[in-house]
Amino acid sequence: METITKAEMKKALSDKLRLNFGCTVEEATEANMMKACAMVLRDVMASRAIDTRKVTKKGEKRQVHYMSLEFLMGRSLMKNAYNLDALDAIKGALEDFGFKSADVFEMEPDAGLGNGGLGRLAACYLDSLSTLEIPATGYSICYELGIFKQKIVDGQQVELPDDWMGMGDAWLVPKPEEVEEVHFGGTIREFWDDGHLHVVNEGYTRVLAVPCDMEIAGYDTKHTNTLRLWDAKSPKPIDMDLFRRGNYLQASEEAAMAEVIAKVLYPEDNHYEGKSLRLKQQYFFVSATVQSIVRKHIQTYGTLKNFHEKNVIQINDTHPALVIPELMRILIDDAGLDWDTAWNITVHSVAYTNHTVLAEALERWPQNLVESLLPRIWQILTEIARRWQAKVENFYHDENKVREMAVIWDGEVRMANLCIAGGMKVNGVSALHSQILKDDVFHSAYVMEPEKFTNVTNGIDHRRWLSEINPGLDALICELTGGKDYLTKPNTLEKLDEFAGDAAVLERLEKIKRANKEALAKYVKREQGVILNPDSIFDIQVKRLHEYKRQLLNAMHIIYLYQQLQDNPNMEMRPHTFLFGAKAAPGYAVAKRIIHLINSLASQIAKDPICKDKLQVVFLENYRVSLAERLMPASEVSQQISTAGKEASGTGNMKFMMNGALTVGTLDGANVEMHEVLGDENMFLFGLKTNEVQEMRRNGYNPYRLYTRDPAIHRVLDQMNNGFGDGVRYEDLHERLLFGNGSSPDEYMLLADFASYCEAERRMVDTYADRKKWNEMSLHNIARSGIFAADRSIADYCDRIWHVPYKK
Ligand code: 26W
Repeated sequence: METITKAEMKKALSDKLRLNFGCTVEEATEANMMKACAMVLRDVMASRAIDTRKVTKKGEKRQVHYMSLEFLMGRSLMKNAYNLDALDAIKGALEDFGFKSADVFEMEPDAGLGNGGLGRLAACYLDSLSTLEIPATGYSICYELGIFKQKIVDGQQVELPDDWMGMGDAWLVPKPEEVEEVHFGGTIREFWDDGHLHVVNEGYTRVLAVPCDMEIAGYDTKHTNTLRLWDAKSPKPIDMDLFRRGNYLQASEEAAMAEVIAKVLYPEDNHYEGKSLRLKQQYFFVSATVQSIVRKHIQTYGTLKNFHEKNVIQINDTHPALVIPELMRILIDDAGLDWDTAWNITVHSVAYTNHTVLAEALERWPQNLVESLLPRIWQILTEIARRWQAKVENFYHDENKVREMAVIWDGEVRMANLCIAGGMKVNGVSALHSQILKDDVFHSAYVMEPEKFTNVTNGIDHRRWLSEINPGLDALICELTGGKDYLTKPNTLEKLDEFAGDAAVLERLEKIKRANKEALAKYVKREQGVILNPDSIFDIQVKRLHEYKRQLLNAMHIIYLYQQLQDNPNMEMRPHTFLFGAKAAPGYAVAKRIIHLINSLASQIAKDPICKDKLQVVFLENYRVSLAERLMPASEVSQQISTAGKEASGTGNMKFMMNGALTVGTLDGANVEMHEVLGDENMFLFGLKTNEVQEMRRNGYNPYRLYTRDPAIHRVLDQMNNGFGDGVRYEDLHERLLFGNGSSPDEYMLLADFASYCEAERRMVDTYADRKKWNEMSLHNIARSGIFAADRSIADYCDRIWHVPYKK
């Protein structure tokens, strides 16, 4: 592949500045420069994307459509420069122009179009889809406001709007000529004509969906795919028409609805709320996407009969589930196919990935909402539900199964059951999670259609999460494994295992980590004014705040250590820094209280002289992709401590492992597969296993008994009750751990795992003292992390679900 030279880059940048910003290199601000860099790379990718589309169309290749309400892209400048092999040219050009390239990169805001794991996964997968040369398109909504910005004020989370456009939209190319129109509400009229029943929707409200495309370059290839983000616009010229005809209400309704649909990303993670605007977003997104896929298919093939042979639609959780009735609607109402033909095409086109087993996260839309907002979709759903129910009855002859598996029941549309009925495959995101789906959550469907269920363990973009963000480690890996092979063949990392006995290599590994810790300390000082001690253990838990992820268990252990120090202020102790980063859903009161507690604890410890050079707790504000990119290279301990059976996979765990951190964790999600390759000796496992959690729940979990019998637990909980010297008491959290939510004891069983957790942390700290041992374990973690590359996950999707070829 050709490299863009520095001279060419300088020319392209100064041209861009002149033509698009009307300024010279000397006059340009860092922001101008960032945008100019983006636009130069965007041009390269736009032209490559055209070539990619030509090849795909000519070869009549099956296309992958990845639909997700979230793509947590983060920054793109470094990523795109890296994949286009233009990173050195850009850095060189910027330095020649008198800019600091790091400062220019820092101008780019994160594209925070996602909440957490599910959204970041989608972003990582886009990179692999291009790199593996798969003809693919991602689809989502072009939210004006991404995930909120978090400020911590007096220890508490405050949400600010994330107005990322303006600086962040440099990558987007609007395609107004490819607009689609989406219809809401109205009434349905049926009539016979030519011996056919016709169904028409009348009196609907229209919203225009305008594509804003972001090109996605692959690594070591010219293959370039597209992420299509739909923006909502009101059909302005036409609404004047309505207005003139006296349809005032409808005219203003169209403008109002359009404006609000693409306004903001819903910040709830793993918690369903039946908001009508959210349903509007989902249908807007689904309808625009299906129309656009169908339009292009017809342009190429002139028929929809082979739609399923040439397209596969992967849906990221149930959020785009309406794709099933929407595709049916288009096949039947617009293309005139009969139900069975349409159904056969649909079932062979759509595949569903489940990302959570939490009951409160499963989407169930109220019937009246669907019926009034989407009358035609509702009709189709009732027919899908009727036929599925007949199939279940015929298989089970059991009304309990009929109720459990129903698509529509008790006035609700159950989206997961819709996806099982209308999809060709259902996959979980780790071996354990997929097993739980088969054994438990979707057991009855599994018995009826076992071949539908499969697993694809999650993966991360290792080029971003290792090579790009940790250049020191990248250089060492290239040197030891003989070049850059590992970037396209992640299992090449295994070669590192051979150096486990090489003292010089282990020392270099430690030096790299040390330098990364210093860089993080510098950043935290600058951003938050907090001084970190790079000689201390960097022990990190970063992820969304949720009770099942058990940030509170981590905090309890810290309280326990602090109490030991209070008993014995002269206690010898290796300096230990606990770092937290987490956003709480704005409406999730308990999660916000946990953030407050961590901050109360942090400030108490910071104030107390007995903790000096021993214990520090820092809550890092506004955890996001670009912050994770600074944390992972500096991490030594990775906290993955969810209640077994609750975390579908986790992907942060993989980022830590790849950067050489050691995991303190439960056997949950992908930790299980980490353990398979690492063994007990290379991680710090603790806690109940999934089956033990279930058994304890069955036998009656009794936290109060643990509280009365274990003096450490007793004392920690009492401290929570009394608070941490800032006058704030945490009786509510104390109460919750002992008595749960009032009706059932603590779902997440923190007290049951507390002793075992403390013991694992102790083992970890003891091991840390043996530097050689620790570095050796760290090396094994990096060496065996290749299975968690997104390239591997995408290859699995190709083999097990999509049946499309990919670059090997
Ligand atoms: C409807 C509200 C809502 C919003 C988001 C419900 C559920 C979600 C997501 C499915 C939550 C999520 O991000 N799940 C995470 O997905 C990751 C990628 O597969 C997994 O690694 C995490 O374990 C899982 O919690």
